[in-house]
Amino acid sequence: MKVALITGVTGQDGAYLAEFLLKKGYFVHGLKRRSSLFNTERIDHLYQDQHENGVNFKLHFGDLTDSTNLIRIIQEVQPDEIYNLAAMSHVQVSFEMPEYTANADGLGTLRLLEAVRILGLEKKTKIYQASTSELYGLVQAVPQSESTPFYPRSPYAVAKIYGYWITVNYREAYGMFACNGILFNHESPLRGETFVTRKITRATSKIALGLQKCLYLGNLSAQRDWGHAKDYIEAMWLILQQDKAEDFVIATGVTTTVRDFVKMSFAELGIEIEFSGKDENEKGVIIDIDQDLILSLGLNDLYLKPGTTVVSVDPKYFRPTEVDLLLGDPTKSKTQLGWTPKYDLPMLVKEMVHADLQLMKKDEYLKEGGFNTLNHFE
Ligand code: NDP
Ligand code: GDR
Repeated sequence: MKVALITGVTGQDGAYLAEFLLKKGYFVHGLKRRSSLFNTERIDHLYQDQHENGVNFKLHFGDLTDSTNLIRIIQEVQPDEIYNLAAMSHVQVSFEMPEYTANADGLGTLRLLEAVRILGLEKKTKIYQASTSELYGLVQAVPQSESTPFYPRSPYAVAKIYGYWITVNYREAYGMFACNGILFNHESPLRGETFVTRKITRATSKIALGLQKCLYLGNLSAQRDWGHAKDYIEAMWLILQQDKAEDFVIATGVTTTVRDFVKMSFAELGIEIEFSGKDENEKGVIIDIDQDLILSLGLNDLYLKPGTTVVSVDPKYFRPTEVDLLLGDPTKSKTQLGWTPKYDLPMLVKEMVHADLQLMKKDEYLKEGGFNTLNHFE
């Protein structure tokens, strides 16, 4: 039985990867942070009572900022594969917490690699490092491939560039099977609520149900190459199954603006919107409503009227330095890994919007029953 250790197991990718590896017959160990509230919602369906026989999923308390903890867990677990997914992964938040981001995302990667070396596991343990298209930052060339130069534009990206190069260095210096997956944005119904896609799909559902009036966003012109997390975690695994350790770009090869993602999400609920105005004054206004679709989705059309502004720009979401355009070239992963995504953007939008609609209907039901369902994130 192969043994995997996933850092960041409670995150979007960690949850999908844990499920995927369990299905492949792995024993999966996950590193989770201690928190004052439960933080295992994404993996609760995988929970196993440790007193039962046949356990193959186990969680360990840990943190990428704690070397001794990492050394002890890796010694205990003796993993064949480590997937380093743990990170302070929010670009905008990294401007507010640059030092912590550098510590967790940059030095955290070093701590893991060094733990493997200290324990003499260089030849046994393969390591996947969650690198990112944010490394490309200020556009040097499009589409971006494994040979495109990096130009990071946030404390997050600068921390991740350290993670990228220290992984390459440990591969070259110590012959470790350590690889970077340079993954472009990937989303899902499990995506954190403050990333733009999930913020949009939650808000469109809430607006359609009359639970929210307007969606406030930052840069609507940013372009991203969005894929589905389920496809991307499969690529992570494939990268570690190769004969030779190498780095791979994982992307769809299609880019879309935030503005178009918003339009697609509203359209999924029968609401057609049009944008007008520029920069801080840009607005998204309802121009048409598909009543039949609205009713078939069990939505109350009372709240929705053509002419209503449902999207506005709030400059507080603008970043000090922005990444304007990401478009990946997945040629190497397609030819060498045989990786092809099963989802395209319309499928992703559909899945996310309908998952959030179900969640928001639950909220609406609770609200009608007198329960407080307020949550304070933006
Ligand atoms: P999430 O933010 O959903 O998950 C991050 C995980 O890291 C969570 O489990 C979080 O724990 C954990 N974590 C954060 N800080 C620490 C720490 N100091 N020590 C231990 N664990 C920590 O991210 P995703 O699942 O979306 O992304 C996974 C990885 O891939 C990240 O490294 C991200 O930077 C990178 N990446 C993501 C892309 C994407 O589009 N999703 C694209 C390219 C790269 P908790 O649940 O307690 O907060
Ligand atoms: P990103 O994802 O920064 O690409 O990093 P995010 O969804 O946060 O932003 C994408 C683009 O949308 C613009 N934007 C907004 N973003 C947020 N979060 N909230 C808003 O209100 C808003 N309005 C416009 C942003 O300016 C940006 O241009 C994600 C993370 O998962 C990283 O960890 C990962 O490495 C990269 O993707 C690849």
